[in-house]
Amino acid sequence: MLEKFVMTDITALKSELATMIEAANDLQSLDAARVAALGKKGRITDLMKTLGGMDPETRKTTGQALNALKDEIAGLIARQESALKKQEMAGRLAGESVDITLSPRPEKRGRIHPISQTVEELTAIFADMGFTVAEGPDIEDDFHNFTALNFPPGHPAREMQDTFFLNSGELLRTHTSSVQIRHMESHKPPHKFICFGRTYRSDYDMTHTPMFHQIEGLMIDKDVNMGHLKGCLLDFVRAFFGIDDLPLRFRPSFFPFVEPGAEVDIGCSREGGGLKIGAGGDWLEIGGCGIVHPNVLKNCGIDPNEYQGFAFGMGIERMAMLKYGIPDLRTFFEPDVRWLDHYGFDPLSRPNNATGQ
Ligand code: FA5
Repeated sequence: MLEKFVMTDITALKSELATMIEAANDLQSLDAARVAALGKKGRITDLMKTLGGMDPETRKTTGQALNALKDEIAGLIARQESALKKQEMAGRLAGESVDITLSPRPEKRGRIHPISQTVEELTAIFADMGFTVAEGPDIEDDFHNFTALNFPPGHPAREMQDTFFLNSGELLRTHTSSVQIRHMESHKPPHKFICFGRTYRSDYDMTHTPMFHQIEGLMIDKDVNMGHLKGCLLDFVRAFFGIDDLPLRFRPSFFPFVEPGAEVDIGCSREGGGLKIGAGGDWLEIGGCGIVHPNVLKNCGIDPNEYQGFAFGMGIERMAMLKYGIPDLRTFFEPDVRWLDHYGFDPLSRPNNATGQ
């Protein structure tokens, strides 16, 4: 009789406890259910205590049944616990997710660095003239930075650019002219591209930094001449500075990889101590250019009797300083958020002078 009573009791208790565990909808109430079932004063523990008063046979069967109940209830608790933890994690993830489609908060908006902005502007102008964009590595070898560009070994022109040499025998490119060589080696003429990139020289003052950016241009075809070069740069500076009558002049100069070579000056005025870009009787240098030297073409496997063309190179920081009135080149690379707030650009606005309507 007693045995029958206890077994009925166990079955009822099992369903009662199972309902309580399933009803626990957070970890706290699940713990309360665990204590109520398996704790020191829990329902199963209470029943275990009655085993001592039973005859050996009943004790054996009831003991086994109670142990099985204990295991089953512990299993149910563990399952519910893992379900609740998963649910809690899903809730947290949903609560912490970021909606990247939301519009930016104007008071928190970042600014585009003047170098990035200027590169965008230069790309837009030269793309309109039909130039594509090429790339090359910052770490170069002597051949691409010097030898192929007609700097003979030991030639003093190598000292014109204060080169950073690496222990590996390589160097940090001193100009983007190395990209001319890389591109001509791997593509067939005609060529018409620009290239942007970081360049490195051991230099540091108000108008020089050890790392700066250059834009390089190269156009090679069967009948490209100095007139095309001047027309191209004249159109470019007028579009870039937004001044329709901006004067441009070539001043004879020497670069081993061009012949003839020239420095490029634009008109300005320095009246009253300030610098104003435009027709004003004075001149300001912005870069170098010339007709590609026949030796450079030969070094890249191009027949100089069949092809000729022009190259130019300019400093991007210098262009940005002139256009946006930034007085010290070194400030471009100081991580000063106030500087960027002042000289930076709205990320949602189009680059100036992008002529693509
Ligand atoms: C050159 O680097 C030539 N490769 C340019 C060239 C290309 C000539 C193709 C002919 C044909 P240069 O050393 O003058 O030339 O440098 C070009 C421009 O880079 C300079 O006019 C200046 O604007 C900028 N520049 C040079 N050194 C620095 C520096 N340390 N910091 C910032 N800008 C610099």
